[in-house]
Amino acid sequence: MAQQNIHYFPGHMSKALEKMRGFVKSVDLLVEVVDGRAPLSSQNPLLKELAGGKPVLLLLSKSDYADPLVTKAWIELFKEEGIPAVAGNLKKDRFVKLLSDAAEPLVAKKRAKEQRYGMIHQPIRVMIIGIPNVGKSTLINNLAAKKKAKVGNKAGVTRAEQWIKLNDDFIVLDTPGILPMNYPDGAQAIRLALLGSMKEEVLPTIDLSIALIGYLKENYPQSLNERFGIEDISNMDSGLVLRLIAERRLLLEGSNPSEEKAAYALIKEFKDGILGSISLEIPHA
Ligand SMILES: Nc1nc2c(ncn2[C@@H]2O[C@H](COP(=O)(O)OP(=O)(O)OP(=O)(O)O)[C@@H](O)[C@H]2O)c(=O)[nH]1
Ligand SMILES: [Mg+2]
Repeated sequence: MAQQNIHYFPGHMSKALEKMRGFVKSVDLLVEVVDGRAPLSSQNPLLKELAGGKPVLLLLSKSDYADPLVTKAWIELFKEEGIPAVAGNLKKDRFVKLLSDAAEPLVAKKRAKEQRYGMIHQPIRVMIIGIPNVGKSTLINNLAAKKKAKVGNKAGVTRAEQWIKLNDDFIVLDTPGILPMNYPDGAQAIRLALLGSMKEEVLPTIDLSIALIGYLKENYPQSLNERFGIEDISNMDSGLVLRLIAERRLLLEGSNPSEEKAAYALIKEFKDGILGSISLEIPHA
């Protein structure tokens, strides 16, 4: 994807980070939710420092939107690197067993300690973290098996931390998404904008769509066939792709095909996962 220097300075982020540090001290386990379509770009690079040695489970969300073979390759790679990671569809798969399995050793340790000192039974405290829009609140609702947290397909839906008691063993903390202060890597910023983790206004829609088309040309050349009837885009000019989308959908500006409207439609369909199973990041690529 095109290189561009993107600076993103949401003023409240450093304050949010300070607050996170306070919460991390009081939890037993962190679950970092990343978007399965770009699990590296959607990781928070500040997490290692933030976690301060606490165990972290990596959860790749939106596996229903991602390329299944690519997701499999990611999980294998994380395993090789000794990072506990799982992938799934947070709106469908049940994650409560997975969480209790992952936390089993922690639970056993905590219970043994409580018994030794005659302490009262305390639930394991799990903190859900991740950049905006990756599915943190959806995970909370999944674990609670009911709607406890507000969700929405845009960045910044959760505004404040919220503790949710799942059962006698678990209490989970939902947190607002935080993004690092700036992204020197333009390609990463483009991925985050396409995933809805970074406010779209950060990049012009046309630029974003051209970057997406460039990536699809190389990796998923047939991906516009079903929705837009454009068969193989591998050797097509990106501007032409936009014009064809505009023509097929009758997206006009006056009486001319509107590239701007076509760009918007393409990005929306990608974001909503209806273009098909597409990963934006491929291991070792
Ligand atoms: N298809 C699909 N959609 C998902 C999945 N997980 C989350 N979503 C959707 O992604 C969007 C964002 O989910 P949220 O749970 O609000 O994300 P969040 O991380 O809490 O976002 P912030 O609170 O803004 O930081 C919503 O539209 C969810 O329905 C998944 O595994 N598959
Ligand atoms: Mg949320």
